[in-house]
Amino acid sequence: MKKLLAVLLVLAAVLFVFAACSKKAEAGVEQARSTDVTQGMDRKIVMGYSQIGAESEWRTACTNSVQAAAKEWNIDLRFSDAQQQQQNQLQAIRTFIQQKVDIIAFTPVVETGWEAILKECLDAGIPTICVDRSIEGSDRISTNPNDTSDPDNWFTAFIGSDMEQEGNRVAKWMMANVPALKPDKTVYNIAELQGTVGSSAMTGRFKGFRDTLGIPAATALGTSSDGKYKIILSQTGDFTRAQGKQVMEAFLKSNPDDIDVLFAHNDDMAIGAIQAIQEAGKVPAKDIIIIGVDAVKGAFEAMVAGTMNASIECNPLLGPQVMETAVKILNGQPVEKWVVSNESDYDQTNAAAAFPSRQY
Ligand code: GYE
Repeated sequence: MKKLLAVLLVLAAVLFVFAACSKKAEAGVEQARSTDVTQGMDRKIVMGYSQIGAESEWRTACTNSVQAAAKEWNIDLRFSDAQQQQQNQLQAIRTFIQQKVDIIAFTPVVETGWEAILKECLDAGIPTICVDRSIEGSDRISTNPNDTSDPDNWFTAFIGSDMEQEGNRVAKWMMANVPALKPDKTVYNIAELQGTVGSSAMTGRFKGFRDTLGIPAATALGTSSDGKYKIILSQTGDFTRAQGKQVMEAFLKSNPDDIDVLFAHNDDMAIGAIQAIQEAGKVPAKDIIIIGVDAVKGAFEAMVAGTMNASIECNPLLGPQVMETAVKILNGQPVEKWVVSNESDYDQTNAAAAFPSRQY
């Protein structure tokens, strides 16, 4: 009986210390989240957010991450969906300015056409955070903060991926794996499904892919410097499954037997293309090697099922970094001009092991 009592007492003491620690940790988080900025303010921080749409699994994951993080950080989020139209984004941002929100975050659907609106934000004293995609002329590094012609000075911070590097990674995966997957060939024909024309995700992936292959970045079709890889088809599928399928059908009609590799600028288009390939009586991931970008759930399912070969990860879970950066900016704390996302590459060798712990 005495022994039992002693054991119970020790157990109670351990539980008490554990509870106290986690309370302390919670308080620490709370403190970090409220960091002064709302002190003296009798309301929450108000963030206007212009999202571009819901074109892909990636976008949905990104939106969910932003909305959940705003709740976590106790930020009043005014969320606007532009349905892929830049006009709608400009309208939303103008409304946010009129509403005198504290901060504006936005994903530019295309790279151009942002100077006037961002300067309106600057004039209104509202800081802006560029999320996921970037704007033309920006290298996300501001060398002279007084230079108003430098696009990097039109926004306060950029949070997102290095799209050019993603294009490099696709080409590297292809060169390292395709020869073994297609041993009967020595020259490989590539079909490319581009993302939304003029978006930084499309221009970056397009250029990065060509750079690694030694193909002039400005040309759609061309042969790699070693003569082994030929881009024979390249068209946009606007980052959607439906258009990925449609364009792949057209590719297969015009070139029924010569496509060895498909590079899709995102997984949704790759998944649409897989359907087209199957409907054309070909075996995806064998007759045509399929590489996508994003590493969303649908791509993992396809890799595990053996119908897709690889996906280069692009991280959509940007919400927490957006909120943290917003609070810092409003507190007058220094922030990185470019917060780069951490990413990995997945293929049929590691997809099954990684799949259970994936969050999107
Ligand atoms: O890869 C694609 C999406 O901008 C990184 O947009 C994003 C891209 C993503 O629709 O799936």
